[in-house]
Amino acid sequence: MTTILQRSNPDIYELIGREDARQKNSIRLIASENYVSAAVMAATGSCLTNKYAEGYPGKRYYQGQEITDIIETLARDRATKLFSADHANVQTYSGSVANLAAYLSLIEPGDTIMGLALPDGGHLTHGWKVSITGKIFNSVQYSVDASTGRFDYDQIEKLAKEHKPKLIISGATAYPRQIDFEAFGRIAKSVGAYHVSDIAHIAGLVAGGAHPSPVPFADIVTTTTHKTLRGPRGAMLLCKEEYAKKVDKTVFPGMQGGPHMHTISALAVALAEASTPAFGEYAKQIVKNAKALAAKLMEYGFELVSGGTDNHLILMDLRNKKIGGKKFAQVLDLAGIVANCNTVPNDPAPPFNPSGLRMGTAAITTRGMKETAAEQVAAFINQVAENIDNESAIAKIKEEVLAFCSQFPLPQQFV
Ligand code: DSN
Repeated sequence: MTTILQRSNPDIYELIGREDARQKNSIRLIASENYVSAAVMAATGSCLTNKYAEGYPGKRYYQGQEITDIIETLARDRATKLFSADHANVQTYSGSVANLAAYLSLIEPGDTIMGLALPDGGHLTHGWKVSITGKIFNSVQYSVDASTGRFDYDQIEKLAKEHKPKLIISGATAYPRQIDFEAFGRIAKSVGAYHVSDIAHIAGLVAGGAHPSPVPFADIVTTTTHKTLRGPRGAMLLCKEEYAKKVDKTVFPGMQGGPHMHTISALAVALAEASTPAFGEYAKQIVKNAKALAAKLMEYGFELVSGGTDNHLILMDLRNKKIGGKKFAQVLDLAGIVANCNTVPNDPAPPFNPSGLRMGTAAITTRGMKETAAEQVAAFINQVAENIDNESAIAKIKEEVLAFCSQFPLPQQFV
């Protein structure tokens, strides 16, 4: 296949090869990224990309669905089993679509929703003002406690009682601590609100038993499938039986056309992988690596929001280091360490150059790194901070990073 690509489209072949080398030769700390298995990759690039399958198994609009029906049913069954949910919809193209579909399955435009503010670690689609979710709903946003960097559930409850939202969203994109989904469920119930939980970042940890599940406490759970869960790019919704029909109808025909069957087949593969004891070990190692990385960074004098981590994610507050988040992310990238700048709670800096850096350990754990390697990553990060304006020192660190990366092969190979 690759030889065909090489012959027919040498420019794209060459670019994919370069991206493959970039992924191999750098330390990937983007908290939302991972490396899928060769099996997931193979299913993603299959003939299923050629098939339209509007509808759901057993009720499609086009013929030729004898295989797609089996594949989608397998994906749904594996998802419900893995997460102990009544129902799964595996068709959503992305987390943003899944979140909007969850809200529109339960409430109407104009109703009040309550989610975590973006600068405090929430997602755009949790009601942030520039997102459609902040425009078509009346959005109230809760924050983390600025002094602890953690949720103050009493404050969230107080806000809920004040604004009486119809729907409360739990979940985050930059929250380094365990989320008490039971508390969110209780708060939602106390004000008569629905509870939607977005576990995009931690789905793999939940599947692997390294984070409590929101499934018993939420009406609908949404997740992307490619972060800690280590599947293809996409998203799914899990819900209680009573919402199954509404969720399916909202996704198709409400918001989407034909599902991407190549993605759904790859998701079925990933869900089978995530059901194995080895994946449970992987999920727990992600957290061990994050804790080791966090502890070493703090030894080097880095300040971490909330003083550490319980999950895959670390949020560094760089103000004491007097380095802007954007600059740090850029210089780390020059040294072969890829992370993203991020706001920190109560950030005085503008969002395009925030005070923080977000990191995650899902991808390095997939490469086989353990605590000692995570500590070495912290040492590289510290060296970069200490040589932030020294180009030759950064180039030398990059060489060391390259040698380090060669010890940890990726699961898939571009040949
Ligand atoms: N872009 C994802 C993340 O990095 O968390 C969320 O959409």
